[in-house]
Amino acid sequence: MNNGMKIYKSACRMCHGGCGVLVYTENGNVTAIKGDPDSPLNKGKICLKGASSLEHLYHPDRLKYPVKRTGKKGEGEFTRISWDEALDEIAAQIKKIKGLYGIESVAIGQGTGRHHYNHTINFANALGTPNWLNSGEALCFTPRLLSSMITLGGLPVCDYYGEIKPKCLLVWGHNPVVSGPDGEIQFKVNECLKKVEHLIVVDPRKTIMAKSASLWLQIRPGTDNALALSMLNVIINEELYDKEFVSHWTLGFHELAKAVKDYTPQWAEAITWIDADMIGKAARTFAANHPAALEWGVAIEQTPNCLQTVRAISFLPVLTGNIDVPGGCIQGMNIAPEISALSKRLPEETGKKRLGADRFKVICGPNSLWPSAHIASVFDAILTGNPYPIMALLNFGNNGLLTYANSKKVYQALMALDFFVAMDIYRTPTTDLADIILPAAAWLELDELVIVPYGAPHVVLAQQQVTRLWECRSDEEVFIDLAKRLHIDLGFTSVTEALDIQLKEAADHYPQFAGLTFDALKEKGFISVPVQYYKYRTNGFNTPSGKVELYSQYLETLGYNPLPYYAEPPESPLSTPELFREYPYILITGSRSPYFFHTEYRQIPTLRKNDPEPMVEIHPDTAQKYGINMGDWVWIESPRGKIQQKARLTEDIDPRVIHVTHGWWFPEDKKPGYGVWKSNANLLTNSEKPYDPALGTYQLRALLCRIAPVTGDQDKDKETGKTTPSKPPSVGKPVSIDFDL
Ligand SMILES: Nc1nc2c(c(=O)[nH]1)N[C@H]1C(S)=C(S)[C@@H](COP(=O)(O)OP(=O)(O)OC[C@H]3O[C@@H](n4cnc5c(=O)[nH]c(N)nc54)[C@H](O)[C@@H]3O)O[C@H]1N2
Ligand SMILES: Nc1nc2c(c(=O)[nH]1)N[C@H]1C(S)=C(S)[C@@H](COP(=O)(O)OP(=O)(O)OC[C@H]3O[C@@H](n4cnc5c(=O)[nH]c(N)nc54)[C@H](O)[C@@H]3O)O[C@H]1N2
Ligand code: SF4
Ligand SMILES: [Mo]
Repeated sequence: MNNGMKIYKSACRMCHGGCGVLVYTENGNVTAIKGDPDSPLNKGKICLKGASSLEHLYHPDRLKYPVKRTGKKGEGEFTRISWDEALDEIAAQIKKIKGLYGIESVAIGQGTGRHHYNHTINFANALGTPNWLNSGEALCFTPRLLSSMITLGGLPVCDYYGEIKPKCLLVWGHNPVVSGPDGEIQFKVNECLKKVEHLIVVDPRKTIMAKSASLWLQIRPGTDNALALSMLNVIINEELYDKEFVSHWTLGFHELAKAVKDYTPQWAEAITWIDADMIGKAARTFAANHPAALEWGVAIEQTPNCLQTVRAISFLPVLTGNIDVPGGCIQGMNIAPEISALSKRLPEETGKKRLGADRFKVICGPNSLWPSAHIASVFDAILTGNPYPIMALLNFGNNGLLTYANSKKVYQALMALDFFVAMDIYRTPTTDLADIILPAAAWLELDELVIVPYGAPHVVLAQQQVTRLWECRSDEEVFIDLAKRLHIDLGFTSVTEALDIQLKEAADHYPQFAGLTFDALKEKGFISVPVQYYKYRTNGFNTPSGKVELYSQYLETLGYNPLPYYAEPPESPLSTPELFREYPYILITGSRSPYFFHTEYRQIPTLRKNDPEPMVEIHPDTAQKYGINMGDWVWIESPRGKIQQKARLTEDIDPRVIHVTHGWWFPEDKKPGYGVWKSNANLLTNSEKPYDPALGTYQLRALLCRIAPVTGDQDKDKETGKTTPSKPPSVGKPVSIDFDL
């Protein structure tokens, strides 16, 4: 590998990944990344993040060695240690806490879906702790996945891949041309948009997609369920549904018809701010134009009635006969399932101890796809010791101080831990609160299978290690090293063995994988399996009844509503009118930037140059009321906290809505915290109840806020004299939490 020039086929992972790439190396150094023209999903294209991979790989600020804390917690003083010292210390602390409190007092954390996602869960299960958590759990993708599994036996994904393309595309709370690949690959979406006859976009902001839409429904944030229910009402009342599909393949249609009877477009107009005629038109357009596909995103998942919202929206392609049809919503493809070793389950008794298992049964319970702990309950348990203490957190690839709701409380909890390990590519505001920091390998330094599009995959790519810098290791390797020290069985003893088992299991279902090892796949680059349609006609749907369960007996058995219903966001002009007088705008956070991946890449010059500062989107009419001009620093305040971002005045947002970008910290600010208290959106969000009854989801969007210009003296920090808050909040007494819903 080290001599001369070489070109490797691989898969980019600067985001959730999936674009086939060619990696050019010279004497072991990576010299260029280009799109692989053979790759079926991106056909030679890459985005600016992918093109910046080398700046990331060779960045001087990368973590190079394991380090341990020398100063006080949070002061940012660390010293280099060896891997053996680090791993021995971690293993010893785990054993100590297990002996004193039980293994459930060790929590295992991670961030959004990266190469090590299932390996982290597997490690937690092998260790025997039920308390695995991640910052996207219950509010990103999992609600869509779990709801679809309950309803249809699998996630419906837009079919951009066959000969027939969608005639109508309904894009809901999603901006895939920026945020793909996340259930789709953005280049495929762009290709399809040229052919779509009817593009319907549901978004409070006039996004690039909304600008080219035939119908743009500018919704009040957090009211998507009302819109979906009223569209179902039109489709059912006007008999626009696919009668044959509904009668043969669905369960509970009459119950659904009854449940949505009163959810008329007129009712929804007052709630959603969308004209009743527009709602009717959207429903009719979607029903009349076959094939129609649904492209839905995370915006419908970050409020506390998200399971029912997602379910209601998913009924639209079901009733209109667009499931598993060419150009509609494909479903049930799963060419390379996670290896059985990685799906190892915990004993029932241990599972019952999982924080949240007694309340949020769909996600924390034993039948969940990835049973996980309830995020807010983990932080509460750290702070209060109730229902039992969480003493340690081992965190792999998560900048939780910026990505979990209610950063002040997250800070208090991380500071209160007895033992905190963070593994990351860079030092971040979160890693700097740790006792030990481990240096993680970046995507060009590790092997993995990239299986896309998520939810209904039909392409498997080999992402391969082409170099390895400093003392970085992959997260999987750390799990294997720790497993050896702790004498626990992961089901394999090397990463290659795990990948080979996974390919072998894929071969049980798809002949394309017969005899294929990871080494052989590296040469090929990828395997693509043709999309199959109408699978339910032979096998039925993968639900207890074999049909699409509009009425969910599963939810009913668990004690949840078997049919969707509307619930007003808990903090809103309608549910908290008094608070609304003080905080008169609706806050949304986090719409994706094409140049960043959440909190990542603020230190990559090519990317930062394109999006240099945190920007808050405000309608010019709203800004004018406060004398706010383009580029002014603005205070954005919620009942929980106050941050500053710079004004981007735009008519593309509703005057009643404020949008702040998330994930902002300032790696260039070398002081402890890296400016995390200045512009971090999660100082505004809410981790307290109410939660989604079945999933425990908290609120990252559809909250209330107010704005003010950052002016002068009254805003200055008393100590620093600056108008920017640079200090962490004081760590007060542990907060007492009431667990009732
Ligand atoms: N470049 C880039 N790509 C990414 C990421 C990234 O950070 N950067 N993150 C990845 C991850 S983990 C995820 S989850 C996905 C998310 O990606 P998407 O699912 O596309 O989600 P967002 O971009 O957060 O929001 C999509 C749209 O929802 C709108 N919106 C906000 N509130 C509401 C609401 O209440 N209702 C409706 N209908 N719309 C609303 C916003 O205005 C925005 O245009 O992106 C993934 N891809
Ligand atoms: N206000 C608000 N908050 C949000 C959201 C929002 O829309 N609004 N979105 C939420 C969603 S959908 C998600 S998914 C979460 C994402 O939450 P996170 O996953 O925590 O966010 P990231 O910034 O993507 O990643 C965290 C860290 O992982 C490191 N990293 C990258 N690759 C690796 C690796 O291979 N190994 C290791 N060990 N480290 C690695 C990065 O350097 C980074 O510091 O944020 C959530 N938070
Ligand atoms: S979209 Fe994601 S996978 Fe594709 S090139 Fe960009 S960063 Fe890489
Ligand atoms: Mo996410």
